[in-house]
Amino acid sequence: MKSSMFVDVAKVFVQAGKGGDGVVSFRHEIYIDKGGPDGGDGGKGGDVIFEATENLNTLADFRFKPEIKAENGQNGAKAKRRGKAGEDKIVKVPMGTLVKRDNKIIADLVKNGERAIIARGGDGGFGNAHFKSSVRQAPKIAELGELGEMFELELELKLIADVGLLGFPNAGKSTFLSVVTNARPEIANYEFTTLKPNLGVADFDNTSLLIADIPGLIEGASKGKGLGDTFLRHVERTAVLLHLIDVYSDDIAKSYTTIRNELKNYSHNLNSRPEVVVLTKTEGLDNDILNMQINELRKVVNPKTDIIPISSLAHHNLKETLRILKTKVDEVRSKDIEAYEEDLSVPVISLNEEQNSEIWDVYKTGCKTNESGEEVSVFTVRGEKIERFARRTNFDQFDAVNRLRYIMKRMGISHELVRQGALGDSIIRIGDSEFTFIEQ
Ligand SMILES: Nc1nc2c(ncn2[C@@H]2O[C@H](COP(=O)(O)OP(=O)(O)OP(=O)(O)O)[C@@H](O)[C@H]2O)c(=O)[nH]1
Ligand SMILES: [Mg+2]
Repeated sequence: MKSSMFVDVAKVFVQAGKGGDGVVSFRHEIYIDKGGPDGGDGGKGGDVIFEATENLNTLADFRFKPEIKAENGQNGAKAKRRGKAGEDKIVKVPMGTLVKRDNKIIADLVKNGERAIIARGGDGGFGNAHFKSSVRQAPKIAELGELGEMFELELELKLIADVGLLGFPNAGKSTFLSVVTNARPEIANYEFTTLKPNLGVADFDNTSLLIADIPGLIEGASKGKGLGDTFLRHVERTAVLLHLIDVYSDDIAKSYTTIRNELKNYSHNLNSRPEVVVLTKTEGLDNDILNMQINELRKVVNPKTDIIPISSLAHHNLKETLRILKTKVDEVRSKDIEAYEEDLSVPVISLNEEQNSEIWDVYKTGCKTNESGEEVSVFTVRGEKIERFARRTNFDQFDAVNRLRYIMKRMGISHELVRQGALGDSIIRIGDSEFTFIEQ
């Protein structure tokens, strides 16, 4: 991966497949005068499904394909043949991708292989074979397929890297990144060389770590000094922190505690993140001085935290550091997954899908001049189930519209319309469709 910058949000437009239309058709048999209805149903439209994969680390790909579409279902055919269902569209996203619609999280893909249906394909419409009854031997109605869901999404990748590098300016963070990963950040012997975060992948022992290098932090960073808070945001969901301290620091304990304080002030989350401490630039340093520095540091560092002297220049202790980091990253990730599974077991009380979709609402929305030049009232009907029926109604077919009126009656909507003063020629509006309350 060649990456010099975080790509952690992307906007995409998803469109699930439309359901195929049902058809009107009658059997043709030589000895039967008028064959029965045999129009088949439309096939279901394909879903748009997201799948988390460990093979992606960024959302960069979505910049080049911001529109994602699943296949439409095919129309029904005679002899009750159902149209072929549209194929689902499976889209790979990095593990840790949050999927948001209108600022609401609709999916959080954590584990490798985990899937979520993001946009549902429309159902196929019924063919006329479904509408036969004792009083209606030759139904001339068939439903249209439903549209697939379509909307804009925002993807957010918070779990950006496995390891976040922290430390004062000039501590040697970018140098470390450039030696252990494929990244080529700018390096120089002055402070604030790095101005924006860098990412790199360290390959070793048949495994890898994604490492994020951020600009140096200073006292007050958590409050925004030197843009510190934006940089801290970048390491907020890294699994493990690698704290780099220049072994030549005058007050090595203070170098450490200053950065720790900024973490604490920034968020509890970041403060409790597992960490590894390395002393940088130690090649050629007298052992006594090195040990003295380590002892000073020990006074303020948690006894369980590793303190490792390294040299990026002399390639000293780099692999050892990566191995320790990897062990810690794996621990954190497996805990993340356990916590996530616990989350899922929390019971949620809500209306079931059936109850929810039955809810409807009627209100008078104004007046309008109809085709005969008369002033008539307009009523709007809203509700998931009735809107779904309306979308599936072919308004060119009298029988189909009458069926919709019948469904309104059964759901109690017609009664409410009369109560609110609807007359036979009142216009009823459901979704994008309009029709008269009673057939004119
Ligand atoms: N002798 C020696 N010098 C090093 C080592 N690692 C880094 N340096 C030097 O330290 C200086 C700063 O290195 P950088 O990697 O740019 O430091 P940084 O922490 O990224 O600095 P900012 O981006 O300003 O926060 C450079 O001159 C490096 O050559 C090392 O292992 N040994
Ligand atoms: Mg740097």
